[in-house]
Amino acid sequence: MSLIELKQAVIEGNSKMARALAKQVVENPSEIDHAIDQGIKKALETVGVRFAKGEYFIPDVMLSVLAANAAFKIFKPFFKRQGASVGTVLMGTVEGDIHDIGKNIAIALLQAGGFEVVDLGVDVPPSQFVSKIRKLKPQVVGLSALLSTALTSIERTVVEIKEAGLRDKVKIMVGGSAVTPEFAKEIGADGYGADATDAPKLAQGFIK
Ligand code: B12
Repeated sequence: MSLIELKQAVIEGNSKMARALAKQVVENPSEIDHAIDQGIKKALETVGVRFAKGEYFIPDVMLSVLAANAAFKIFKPFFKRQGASVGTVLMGTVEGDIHDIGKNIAIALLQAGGFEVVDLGVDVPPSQFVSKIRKLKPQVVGLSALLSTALTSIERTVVEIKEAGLRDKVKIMVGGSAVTPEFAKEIGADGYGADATDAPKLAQGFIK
């Protein structure tokens, strides 16, 4: 199976084809990471370019998202945690932003790395991060944002965690295409991830 076909199925928003091709990929599980990177991620980059150029509209993007999710659903069981949890990570897309595909990939990789992950979903207000940190006492918090306008939400979330007196209780990692290493530094995050594969690496580094 060529990953170009999976990429094409996602670009075309063909969920049935994406699912069928993903099933072929999992016959050789070592190919899954590559399929996510070259199939799903690359396809969504193309979709993003077409959207920016006005060639794709929201319904087209949604069909591609459905196809990407259909493939990812087939891959997800292969990321299940084996053995005891090495730590807890609280993840969410910050307030004002509903993009979650990258966050979900980061979560799958954290789980594969042995972490218990609590997913707060999308459009998560700072107060919800704060109350969940109090309740669940995670070692790590992961914040995701794809919209430039959501950067202020990341900043506010970090500030509210600080104001709640919880900043020294958790390590904060940030990611998503809107985030830069400079921004991460500026707001005092403990780590920045350019890619989902950075999420387990950062989390492991924090809990050493
Ligand atoms: C799919 C998509 C949508 C879908 C989202 C569906 C969903 N369930 O996620 C829908 C159609 C709903 C959507 C809506 C909108 N979108 Co949109 N969307 C995209 C698109 C095409 C793909 C995003 C994606 O999934 N990429 C693939 C994933 C795998 O990449 P990723 O999220 O960056 O994640 C990777 C890393 O960043 C990292 N990562 C992510 N999070 C984290 C967290 C941590 C802790 C770590 C370590 C790593 C990490 O790991 C991932 C894998 O490596 C992008 C274009 C693009 N090229 O990105 C536009 C894009 C993000 N959208 C955009 C816009 C403007 C919008 C809308 C405002 C459009 C509108 N006019 O309504 C709305 C916003 C709604 C809202 N309030 O959030 C702009 C954002 C511009 C900007 N910089 O602000 C983009 C860039 C398109 C463009 N070129 O203009 N969108």
